[in-house]
Amino acid sequence: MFCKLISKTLALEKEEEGPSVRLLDRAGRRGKRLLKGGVVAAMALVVLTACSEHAKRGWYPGSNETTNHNELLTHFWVGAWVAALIIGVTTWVLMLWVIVAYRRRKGDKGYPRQVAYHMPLETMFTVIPIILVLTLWGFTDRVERDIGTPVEDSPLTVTVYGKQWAWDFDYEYTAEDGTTEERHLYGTQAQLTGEEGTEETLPTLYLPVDVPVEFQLKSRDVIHSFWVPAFLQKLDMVPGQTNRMYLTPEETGHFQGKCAELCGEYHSEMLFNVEIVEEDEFLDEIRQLPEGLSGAELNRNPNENPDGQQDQEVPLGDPQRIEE
Ligand SMILES: [Cu+2]
Repeated sequence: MFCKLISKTLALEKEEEGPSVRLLDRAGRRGKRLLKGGVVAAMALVVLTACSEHAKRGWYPGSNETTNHNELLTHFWVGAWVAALIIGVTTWVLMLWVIVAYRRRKGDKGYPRQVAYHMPLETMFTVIPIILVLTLWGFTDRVERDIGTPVEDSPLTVTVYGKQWAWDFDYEYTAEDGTTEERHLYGTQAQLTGEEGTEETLPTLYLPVDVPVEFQLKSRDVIHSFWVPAFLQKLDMVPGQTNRMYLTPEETGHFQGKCAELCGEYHSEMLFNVEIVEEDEFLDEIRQLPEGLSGAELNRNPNENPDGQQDQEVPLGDPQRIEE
């Protein structure tokens, strides 16, 4: 469509400016050569990068099987890049073509012919971006709805508390035989000394493979963000609010987790391990943890923590305190 419109404009110029017809023809031929070169280069890029398995997944961590959402998220990511590359390369080639083909030549005088208020062109420049943005929005919305759909009967709920600068995990699990477990882990901050072995000291989140899990994400103090890069999802943890994430791990393995929201001095040491294991091993591991849930008692903000508020000598904002 774009080329048609440009050709029409050129045809107009040819009619109106007879002497420059040959010049424009030459420019057109060069432009076509440039366009062909650009398309070949773009195709070569796509073919070359398709060689590696890692590249096929857009250099995403994990694999398509790590969770039940990974395949969809990976397709969306790669699809968005392919669309962006096609649009980007087309735009760059057209820009280069115009820059080269219609450059100022020896003997040219004054301004070139101005084509402002060219209605078909103006309409195209408005309509195409709107279609692109709406298409991207449509796909994004569909994927977000898909991965955000609550799992109604999830046997495992893990409440994750972000805190400066570690993690607490509360497990509520109903096994297949109907027995329930409520366990908790108070995580401590990583000490990054540069020595090997730090990873073993990090708090570890255990998850059973092929069991849908509901994460309830909370914070004890400031805003954190729960992020296991291999799960391709992250969500903020906001004090006084519960955000939820639903997924099913589909392959066993060891993964890394971290905080993805700058939350203070030791944000970079706010790390944890994720172990996806068979259900038996999961039960063995969580049964070694203290019984019960950690709950909100350790929350720093007294307004979010009634028990903590009683411990304060003077309630926050008490005017009598200021008078004394
Ligand atoms: Cu944090």
